[in-house]
Amino acid sequence: MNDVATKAKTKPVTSVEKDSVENLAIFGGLPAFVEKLHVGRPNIGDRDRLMKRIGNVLDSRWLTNGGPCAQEFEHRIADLVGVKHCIAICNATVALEIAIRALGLSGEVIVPSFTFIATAHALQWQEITPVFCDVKRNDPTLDPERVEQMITPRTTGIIGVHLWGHACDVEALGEIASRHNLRLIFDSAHAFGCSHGGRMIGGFGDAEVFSFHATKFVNSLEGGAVVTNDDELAKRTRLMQNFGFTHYDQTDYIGTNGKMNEVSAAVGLTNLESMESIISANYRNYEEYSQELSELPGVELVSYEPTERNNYQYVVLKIDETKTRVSRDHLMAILHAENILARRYFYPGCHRMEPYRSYFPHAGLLLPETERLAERVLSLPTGTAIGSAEIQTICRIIQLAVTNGIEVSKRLNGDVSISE
Ligand code: T4K
Repeated sequence: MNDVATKAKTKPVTSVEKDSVENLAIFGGLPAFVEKLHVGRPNIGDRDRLMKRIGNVLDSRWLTNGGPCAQEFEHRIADLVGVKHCIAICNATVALEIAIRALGLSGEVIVPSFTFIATAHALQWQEITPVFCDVKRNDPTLDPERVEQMITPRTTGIIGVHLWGHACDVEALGEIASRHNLRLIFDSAHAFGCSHGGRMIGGFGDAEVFSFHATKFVNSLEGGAVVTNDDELAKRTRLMQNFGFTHYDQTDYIGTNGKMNEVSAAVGLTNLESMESIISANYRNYEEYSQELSELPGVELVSYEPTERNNYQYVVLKIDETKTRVSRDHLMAILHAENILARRYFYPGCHRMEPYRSYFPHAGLLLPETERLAERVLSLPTGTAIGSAEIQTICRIIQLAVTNGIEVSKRLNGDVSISE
């Protein structure tokens, strides 16, 4: 097996010991890493098996339009998740757009603002108004109580996001949706391979949407899927991702081109075979970060529910500046200078990005938890591209910055430039 998931590569590390503030690259020291360490570095499965699959695709001259690899990918996902139907789509954004359309949503749909912009864009793209709802205090998912307060006569649906793989309160949202006759979709872009109440995510609500983008722990280069137990919805979704064609020269609905091509499906299938070893690598990384940072005041690692299945694909810190005395943004700038490209997923919240900022200039008033969270979070590199050596160095730098928080902040003086 030529499976990278089992052999994390160690990046070249400069010989400089990060034992004093003076050694931090932001103050002129050498960067800790020669190469940039990315959040979302793709995991790559067994190359020999992948090349064989791609060879077969080329030999068969069947490259897309529901070919055998896409069909096999769909079956594998439906089996893994325990749903009746999986429709592979070219990416999760288009999958969301199609699910929204196939479910007949219109008017207003309630979504969290604390998500990747694609969740909101998938609605606005179809001239449906995303109504931004707050998340819970210590949980990055929709607050059902707030959801209920935001329902109007124009509301047709709710989209919950299982952010960083943490399941929404699917029971409460399901109950609200059925009481108000609303459709319920979950954006499960981060939650493939995760469970809620012992049941795999994918089978909740009317439909769920996965992402298999390069940065997801199982990738198909670009890719997504709609999963559902609803036969009629599955049929409409499948037709809509192929222009609405029901027969040669005949369409029954409006459709688009959302098809997954065969090379993407071949990559997806191959990476699925490494899924468990990728999760193990993610788990090892998460545990190591957790141990190294556990004693650091003001630095909290967002934890995973140990009784559920988790993919551990996001390692997220919450920074409490009143304790660290160094802000999240200063910490990010310090890490970037060391070539550790930590990310503020999902700062600043959709409501503070265009076009939504202009459409709803006062949305923030109803989103205190979203704004609080967006100011604190920092995602760190993980996945099979890094291992213990990198994590030790990353944690040493965070420890150095936080234990010298006041001095570091004074020196940075609020004027930070972030390089990518
Ligand atoms: N819903 C939610 C909740 C989502 O998070 C997403 C996507 C979607 C829906 C839509 O799914 P897709 O339509 O993409 O299937 C990245 C990903 O592009 C995006 O898929 C993901 N969420 C989001 C959380 O992260 P950016 O804008 O941060 O991407 P970018 O180019 O800055 O890349 C992220 C990091 O990964 C960088 O540090 C570079 C590194 N990278 C990236 C690629 C593509 C690599 O090392 N190699 C690569 O090939 O959005």
